[in-house]
Amino acid sequence: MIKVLTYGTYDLLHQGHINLLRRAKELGDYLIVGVTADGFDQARGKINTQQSLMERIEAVKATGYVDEIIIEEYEGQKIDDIKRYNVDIFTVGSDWEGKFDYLKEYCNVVYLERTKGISSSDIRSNKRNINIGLVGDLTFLSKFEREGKSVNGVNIIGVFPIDPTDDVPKNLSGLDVVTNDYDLLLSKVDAVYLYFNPKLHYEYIKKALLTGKHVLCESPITISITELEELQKLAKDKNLILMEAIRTAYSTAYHRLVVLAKSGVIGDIVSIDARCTSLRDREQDEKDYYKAWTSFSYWGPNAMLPIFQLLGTEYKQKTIISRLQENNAHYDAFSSVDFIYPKAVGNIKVGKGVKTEGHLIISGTTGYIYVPAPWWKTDYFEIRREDSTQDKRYFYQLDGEGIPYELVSFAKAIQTGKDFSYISMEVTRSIVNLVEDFYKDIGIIKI
Ligand code: C2G
Repeated sequence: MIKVLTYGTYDLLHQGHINLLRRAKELGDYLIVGVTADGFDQARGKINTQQSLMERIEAVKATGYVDEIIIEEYEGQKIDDIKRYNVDIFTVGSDWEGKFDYLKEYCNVVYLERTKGISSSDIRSNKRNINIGLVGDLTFLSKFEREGKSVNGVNIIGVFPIDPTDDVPKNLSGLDVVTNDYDLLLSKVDAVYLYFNPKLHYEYIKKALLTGKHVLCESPITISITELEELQKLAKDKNLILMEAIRTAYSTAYHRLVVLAKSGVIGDIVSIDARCTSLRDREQDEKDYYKAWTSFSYWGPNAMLPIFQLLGTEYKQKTIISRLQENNAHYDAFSSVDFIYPKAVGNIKVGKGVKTEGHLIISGTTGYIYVPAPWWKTDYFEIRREDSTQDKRYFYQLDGEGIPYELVSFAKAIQTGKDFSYISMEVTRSIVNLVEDFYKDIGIIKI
C-alpha cells in the first residue's frame, strides 16, 4: 500500500485545495493530511486564518479524498510523521518547489502543480480589504506601517502627520495619500489609526465617526469619561467600530500569561507590580504639543492593563503619587499608583523622567510569574515557585509588538460588527477614569 502525506492550512477551502487533495490521493492508496494548528500557523507568520482548526478539518474531511487527518503542531514534525506513519510519498503544491527536498532522505517528494488564479489570501482580501489612514506621531506610525502592512486584507494607504513640521519617513512618504488635511485623509479611507497627545483624541475621533469611519485609537481613548461615553454612543449609533489600542494586550506571550494566571497556575493572585519607564528629554516633551504625553498618560494605560485584566476593575481604593517636573504642575516625571482590592494589591510605577527595571511580577499563593524588562513587549516569561526545580519557562514567537494581531482584531470587528477586542469595556473605562483624575488633579499626592 502506497501512503501519501500532505500538509496545509486549508482556510476557506477552495478549488485549488480540492484539486491538490484529489491529485495527492491519486499518487497512492492511502492519503494522510496534516492540517496546521493555529499556534503553528501563527509561528510561521499566518496570522489571519479565518476558520478554526475544527472547521478546517471538517472541510478537508468533506472532500472525500482523505483517509486520515493529523494535526501539524511544530517545526520539524514532517520528518517525525513520515517515520511514524511509514509514508512513501510526501507531496505539496508547486508554490513550495524545492522547499521540502530535505525530506527526500526519508521518502519520495512530489511537487504537484498549483491551481492558478485562486488562493485563500485572495478570498480573504476580497472579503475585507479595509483601507486605513494613519494619524499622528510619525516616528511611531512608521513602525506601525512596517508591522501592519503584513496583515492580509488591511491596506495602510495614507498618513496625516499631525505635526506639520515633521519629516515624513521613507516608508510613509510612499503611501497613496500623504496629506496635512485630515478631511482629505478621511475621504480616502475606511478607518483611521490615531497615535498622538491624548488630550486631542476627542475631536479627531468625533470627526472620523461623523464621517462614517472606524477608529482604532491608542490608549487612553479620551481623557474624560463623559467624552468616552459620547464617542462610544456615536460609534454604536452609526454602526462603527471604536477600538482601544494597547498592543501589549495582543502580543502572544502577554495574552498567554493572562490566561495562564487566570487559570490558577500561581494560586490566588495577591499582588501585581508593573513598571514601565523610558527616559526622554523632558523639555522636548513639554514643548511638543502634538506629542505631549505625560508619564502617566503615556505609560499608565499599559501598566494598568495587567492589574485590571487580572484583578478586575472593582478596586476599593487607589492612591496616585506624582513627582512633578519643577515649574510645571502638569508634567509628571514619575508616577506611582496603588490599587487596593478586597484581597489583593496592584502597583504601577511609570516615568519618562526616571529609569527603573521594567518588569512585571504577578505574585500568587503558590508561586509567581516573572516577566523581565521590557515586559510590555516580551516573548518570554517564567513561573517561579518556592522549590525552584518546579520553575517553568515559556517562550513565544514575537511577531512585532502585537500590532499585526491588533489590526486583525480591528479588521474582524469591522467586518462582522462584533467585538474582537482583547480589552474589555470595563478596562477601557477604568483606564480613562484614572487618566481623567490625573488631568483634573483629583486626589493626586504631588511630591
Ligand atoms: N494549493 C494549490 N493551489 C492553490 C492553492 C493552494 O495547489 N491555488 C495547495 C498548496 O500548495 C498546499 C495546499 O494546497 O499544498 C494547502 O495550501 P494552504 O492551505 O495555503 O497551506 P500551505 O501554507 O501551502 O501549507 O509546510 C507546508 C505547508 O503546511 C503547506
